[in-house]
Amino acid sequence: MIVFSGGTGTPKLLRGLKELLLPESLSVVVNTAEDLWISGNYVSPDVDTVLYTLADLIDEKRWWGIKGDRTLTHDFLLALGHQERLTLGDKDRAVHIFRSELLRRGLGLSRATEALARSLGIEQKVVPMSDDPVSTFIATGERKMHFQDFWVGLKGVPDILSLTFEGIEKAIPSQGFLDLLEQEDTVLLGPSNPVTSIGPILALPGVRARLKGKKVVAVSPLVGNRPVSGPAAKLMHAGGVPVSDEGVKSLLGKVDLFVVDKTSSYKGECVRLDTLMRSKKDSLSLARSLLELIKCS
Ligand code: GDP
Ligand code: FO1
Repeated sequence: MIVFSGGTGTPKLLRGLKELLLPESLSVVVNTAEDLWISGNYVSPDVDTVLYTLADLIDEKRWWGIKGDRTLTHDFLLALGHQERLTLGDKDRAVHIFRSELLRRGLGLSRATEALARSLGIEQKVVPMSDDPVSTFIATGERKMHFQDFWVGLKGVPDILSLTFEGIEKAIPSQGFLDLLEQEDTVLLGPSNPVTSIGPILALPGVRARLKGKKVVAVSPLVGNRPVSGPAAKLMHAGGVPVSDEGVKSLLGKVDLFVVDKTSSYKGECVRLDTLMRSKKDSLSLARSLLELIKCS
């Protein structure tokens, strides 16, 4: 099975799936449209969250960074007068340095991610959606800025006029992604932001066409008809899409099995489950129900 992932909702589900599936039966394709260079190193927030989740290193309070990490380097840089756009943990930064050294030696993001996964003892395939640069930019009334400057720098407060995935027209899916699409019959669109996380993966040339022959299962990121966290509601609203499971479905497109939360007011064909994952137990329980459904459908 291939799972399409962002950096919070789907990793929560992966925490359960990884306990129930053999590593060779679980491959993750990850959004890279929120990546950016910080202090000379390449930060790939969603890829890192997936890697840390599969390696049991993720900080489960924030769903980014490594649990127990410290910020000595970030803090001292600040004391020296050097500001960083994101607060980077020391171990997290070590991961960025490892990756960036490989990129500087000419390896692509896929090969660098493969090397990182191996070093972290991860057996599942973790594949960046593309080796080409794609960057999410948000235009507010004031200016156009990188997604991270909007979400972290401005705390997601300004109204959004438009959103663009810069580089998406020239980007192609990574070879690892294309190989998985050749090999696997089932694709799970995880409960991630349908605009900024699943959106860029589906927007890569040829991806939607290649999903036509597959069983596509999607888990909605809405609980109680609202996102559990993050800017999905604001982004959907800005894109003229209703903040509802109808809206999620319209963004995702072809879905053969649509899983919504039991609290959803969705009117179409769907399966209702308890999709809120507050603990590992919740993740396991949702993962188990999904695997059962996929087997039977
Ligand atoms: P990002 O890369 O950090 O934006 O993370 P994702 O796109 O992977 O995840 C953000 C989305 O996950 C939000 O729209 C949330 O509503 C959704 N989400 C977070 N936790 C849960 C949960 O426990 N259950 C469900 N169904 N969705 C969740
Ligand atoms: N999110 C924040 O709100 N504040 C931060 O300082 C921050 C730092 C950070 C560092 C590494 C990383 O991989 C993610 C980080 N995030 C931080 C999360 C990130 O901004 C977004 O939530 C994701 O990119 C959304 O996919």
